[in-house]
Amino acid sequence: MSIRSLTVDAPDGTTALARRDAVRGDRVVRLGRMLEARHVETQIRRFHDEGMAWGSTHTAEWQEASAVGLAAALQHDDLVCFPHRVHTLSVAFGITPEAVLAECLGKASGIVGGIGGSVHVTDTSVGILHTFTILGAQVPVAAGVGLALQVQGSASIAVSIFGDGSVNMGAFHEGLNLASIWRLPVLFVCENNQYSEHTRYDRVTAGGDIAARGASYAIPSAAVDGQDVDEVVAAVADARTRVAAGEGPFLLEIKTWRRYGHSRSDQAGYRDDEEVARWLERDPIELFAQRLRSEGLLDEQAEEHLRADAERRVAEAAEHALAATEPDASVMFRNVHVDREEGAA
Ligand SMILES: Cc1ncc(C[n+]2csc(CCOP(=O)(O)OP(=O)(O)O)c2C)c(N)n1
Repeated sequence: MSIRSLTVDAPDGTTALARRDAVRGDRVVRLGRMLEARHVETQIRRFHDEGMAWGSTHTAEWQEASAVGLAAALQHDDLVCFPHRVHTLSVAFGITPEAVLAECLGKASGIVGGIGGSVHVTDTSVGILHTFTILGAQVPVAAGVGLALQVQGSASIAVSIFGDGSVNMGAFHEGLNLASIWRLPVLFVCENNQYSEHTRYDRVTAGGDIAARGASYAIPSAAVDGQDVDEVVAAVADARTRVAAGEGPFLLEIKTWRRYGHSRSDQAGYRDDEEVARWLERDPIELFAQRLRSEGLLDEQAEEHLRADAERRVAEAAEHALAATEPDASVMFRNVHVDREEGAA
């Protein structure tokens, strides 16, 4: 069975794939995309505060360098399993702000036609296979995808992105073990934003760095500063090269932080002021903008334009998403059953 493609074209005719390619090729575009993702998260927060969106939502401010770094360094035909903290990653991988916002509002123009809400994304045109909201589930699934790619002799790799909350679950260990013994082409990426809901990862995770766990399974690993997009790009590109060359799986820990609580009902009172102040200084957007300025790649005027453009695009996307129609109730049954041809086994 082939995977059904749910490609979304941007209103201006730009495909998600073109947006994905743009972020791969240009560092200034990467900054623009990080800004865009930040505004999308702010807008989603607003929708919830104003009672326009239902359910829970998990935003990822301060994790933009991780998301954009991954999108920039992976190939577009790599198959990627996403975690539940999904909006910033989606924008980074090329999904338009309008499609993300419309999905959060349950509109027909959303990424999956308004049936996924804030957490369920699929767009195989840019390699997004599926979002997993059962913690850890994407780890063994990515191993299975890696096995399929290995059997097919494909040049692509499978990528599993998950949070630090997944690494103490059985599925994590099963997935790493299988991938190692079968030398599967899988890149395991832990976006360690320090917290699983209200719990700091080092209170519940033995052995120090999550990256160190690769050694138990003879999987090479690395940890990288997740606030530095250039470092993330270099680390992901290096790991990908090794995996694609047939060296077997790799475990990459991207050390980052989430600006707000776990979900919209969480005020994050479990963090002390010193920690918050220290991380606020490490905004990946401001750090990257500073670097591009110092390298002479961004002057004041260009930066102002980039910032205003990102804000305007997201504001317009929000207007379109609000005005979009709701899907017909029949979409609830789409993709639930596979239609078999008469007489098929
Ligand atoms: C098997 C399972 N247990 C519990 C939950 C509830 N849950 C949803 S998100 C979350 C915390 C996830 O933390 P982490 O993996 O570190 O990702 P983050 O939210 O920090 O991005 C929990 C416990 C779940 N979705 N699945």
